[in-house]
Amino acid sequence: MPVATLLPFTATPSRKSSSPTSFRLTEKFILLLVFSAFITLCFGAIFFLPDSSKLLSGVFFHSSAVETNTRKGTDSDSNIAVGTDEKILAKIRKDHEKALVEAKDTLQKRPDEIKQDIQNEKDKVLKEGLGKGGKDDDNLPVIEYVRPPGATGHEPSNPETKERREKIKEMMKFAWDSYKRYAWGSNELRPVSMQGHSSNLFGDIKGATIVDALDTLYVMQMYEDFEMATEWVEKNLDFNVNAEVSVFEVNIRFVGGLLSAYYLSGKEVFRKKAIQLGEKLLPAFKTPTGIPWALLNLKSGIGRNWPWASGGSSILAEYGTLHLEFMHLSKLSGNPAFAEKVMNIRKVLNRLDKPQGLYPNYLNPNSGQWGQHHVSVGGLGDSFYEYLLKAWLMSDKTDEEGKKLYYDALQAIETSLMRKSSGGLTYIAEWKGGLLEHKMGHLTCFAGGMIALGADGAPEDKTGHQMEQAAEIARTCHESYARTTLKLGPEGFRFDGGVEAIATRQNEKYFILRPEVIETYMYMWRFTHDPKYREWGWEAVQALEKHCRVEGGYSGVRDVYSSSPNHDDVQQSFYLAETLKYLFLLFSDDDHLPFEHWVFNTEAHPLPIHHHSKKAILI
Ligand code: DMJ
Repeated sequence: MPVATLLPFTATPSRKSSSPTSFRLTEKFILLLVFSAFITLCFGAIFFLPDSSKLLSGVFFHSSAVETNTRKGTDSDSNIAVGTDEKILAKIRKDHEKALVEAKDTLQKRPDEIKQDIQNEKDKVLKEGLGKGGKDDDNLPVIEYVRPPGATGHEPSNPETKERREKIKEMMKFAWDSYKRYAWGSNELRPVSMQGHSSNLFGDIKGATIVDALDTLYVMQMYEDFEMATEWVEKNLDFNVNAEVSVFEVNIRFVGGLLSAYYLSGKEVFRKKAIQLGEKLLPAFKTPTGIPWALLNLKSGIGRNWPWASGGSSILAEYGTLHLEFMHLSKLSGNPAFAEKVMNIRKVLNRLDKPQGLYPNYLNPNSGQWGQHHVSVGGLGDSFYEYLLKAWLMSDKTDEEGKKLYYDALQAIETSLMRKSSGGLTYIAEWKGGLLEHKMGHLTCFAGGMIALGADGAPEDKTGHQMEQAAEIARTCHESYARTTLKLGPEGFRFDGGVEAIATRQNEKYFILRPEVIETYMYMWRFTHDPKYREWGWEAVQALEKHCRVEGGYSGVRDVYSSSPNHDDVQQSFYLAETLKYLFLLFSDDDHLPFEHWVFNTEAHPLPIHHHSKKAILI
């Protein structure tokens, strides 16, 4: 077929009588142009279509590999080379045909379909990024960080509230500056002797106060200090230690603190460190039941339980207070192992009979059987209940199992442990082998806040009833403060032997800057806006200032009934993480770390709620 017949303008009226030999100069020029364009296109196709390099090497030149074969090899070798060339050409042909078909298909699609295809392709790449590919330098999935609402707040409009809130910030500044000055890098501060203090709960891990305080610094907008703490974490926080740590304490303070710092600030260093530490804790779950050990050597991965724990048992409040952090670790690392470990704890518990619906504090990780039947909503049991409720809330109320376990447990607590004193004070007693011990710990006072937080979701119209219970517990705990000389609460108080809300044993009279009572005031304030909770909180501030503030920071006291307090010389890291943060929030507006978006771990580290309906933090 002559080339001219392929050209569209051969059929134009002006060229009716023309022959190829009688073209005019302009027509010749156009023909030449078209012809050269066609040649260029052919060459372009060879050079630029996919796999054209292979075509070039196969057709025009021999690739060095083929040349080597033909030069040095035998006949059969050269046959192989020829065979390889043909294979390559066949593959090129196939690829080109496929590309043409795909291009044709695409051209037939509507623009919105093409857009959708592009989006699907992007999603696929992103998913692969979260799976095997798309990892950063530390082999973590790439995550788009979205700051949850309410990470920072604003000043309250009421002048008195504003002033009190400022005062609490000043207290934080003093506690932090003292730690910086006398104990920087140590776990905690000794404010009387003005030096560092290291509790064996953290093994050789350093900087508990820094990690525990990070989010409080952020929440109080002490950004320079936050940056300084961040730099310390970057350069010095090291988990490669040959030492035994408390899995629970390290989880709630370090993992929790790092996670909150990440969610508040978006700084990758915190996500990386939290995951690194979480991985170090995983060997604790290597027990026949998967119920973790209390203590773990971070280097050897060998675990054991507290020697004093009934029959080598693990402790309810310890193995039951990993859930929130571990769910977040799985989300941030893409590693399901963390979530699997804590979900397995629930499975083990679900299989066991509960005496009167109660959970004993001791469980043997080898046999999977309860140890001694001691039940408490204070020490050894407390945050297990807290985490059932908060697991449900943190899952955007999708964790129905957590919800049921919490409300069932609370019902059992109400029936078997909650009592009213003759003077009308509601308290939560302890249960030992079927007998009630009419004592309540400072630690148990967190339950007022927990019950208030869960009241809204309570089944069978019990919301009002639970709010009343919460308010009564808050009142009892306030009484435990009010009935002391220093107006600070004792570690434990009793409702027997003619006393109510008073410590009777010397070893229960101390106050170590614990947060639980103030925590409950904060929740009660948020839910009721009853001004008495702010007043009670302010009473605690004044007592802290008067009796716990010393030259080098804040110290616990040994006897809250003594008019000349003896200081214990420890500024606990939870004083900065919890006590001061809850006080600050008590005098802040409700939109600062709002409950619709955040839950607090048991060390007051805020973790975001994973809202399923809205844009997730992790995409
Ligand atoms: C904190 O470490 C946590 O609140 C824990 O759940 C209980 N004890 C201390 C504070 O008292």
